[in-house]
Amino acid sequence: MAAADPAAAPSQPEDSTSHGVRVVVAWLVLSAIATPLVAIYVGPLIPPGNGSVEAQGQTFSNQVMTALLTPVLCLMAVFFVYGLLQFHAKRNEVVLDGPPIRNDARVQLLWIVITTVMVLFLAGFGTYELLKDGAGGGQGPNPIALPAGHQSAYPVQVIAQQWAFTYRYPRLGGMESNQLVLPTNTLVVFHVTSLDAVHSFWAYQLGVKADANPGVDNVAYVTTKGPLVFNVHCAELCGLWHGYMFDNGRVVPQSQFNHWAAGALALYASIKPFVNRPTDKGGAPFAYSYLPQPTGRAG
Ligand SMILES: [Cu+2]
Repeated sequence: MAAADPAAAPSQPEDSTSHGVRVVVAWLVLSAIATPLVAIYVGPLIPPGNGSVEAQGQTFSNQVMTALLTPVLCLMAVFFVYGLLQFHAKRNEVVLDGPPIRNDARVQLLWIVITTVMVLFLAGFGTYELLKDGAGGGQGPNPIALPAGHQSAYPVQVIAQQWAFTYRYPRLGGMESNQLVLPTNTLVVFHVTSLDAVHSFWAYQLGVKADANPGVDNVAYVTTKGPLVFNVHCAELCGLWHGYMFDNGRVVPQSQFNHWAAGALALYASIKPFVNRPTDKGGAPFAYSYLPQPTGRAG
């Protein structure tokens, strides 16, 4: 075999194999096997799990998205492996590149159509999932994604401060507790606020994450399911002890919730009106947001 002469025009390698058909067939077969396996076994492993109706919705979204990206990933893998096996240079062989391909209308059209459809579908799907029930995210003081029966949702206020969360129960006379306890199978509306820096209330297994800003009532809905112990973390860097700003919450049956509420009310009865909000050193009445007065940090 003659060595390539740089002066000679390179000839197109002769190859009658339908590489494109092979790649597409391998891709379709691999995708048909991998996509259902990923949707069924991998998607549900991605957090937050099924701790609440909203968390379940997020897990479903993860299933849909991992199922959609599997064929894309399969195409990359097949293309890469096939290219590596078929087109690598053999020992002592000079490989000439083929002529450049320009302006292949079919490839361009296919590329634009497929990517546009995928992106638009995901945008529509994501918007629908967000609007369906609030999806567990904080929506500010005037939520637009209102779940069915939101008027009768059980309100719980989450008050963040450096470096702890406290919980206030308006239906228990504004009783404030360092424990977050919720009844099972109940639509709960969190009113998330802060006394000082910007924090974020992240009730991980409930699929709830809402910013906590001073002077703002950030509303987030969640529908509890069965009994559950869940983690609460601050998810916004809020100062020196941010990393220690976590606790556990509990979802318990209604009777147990009533029992806990009665006990907490009795425990705190002697220190009514329950709290030492900085707006009023003697205890502020319940409100959906607080501002540190006069301008200093709460403490
Ligand atoms: Cu914080």
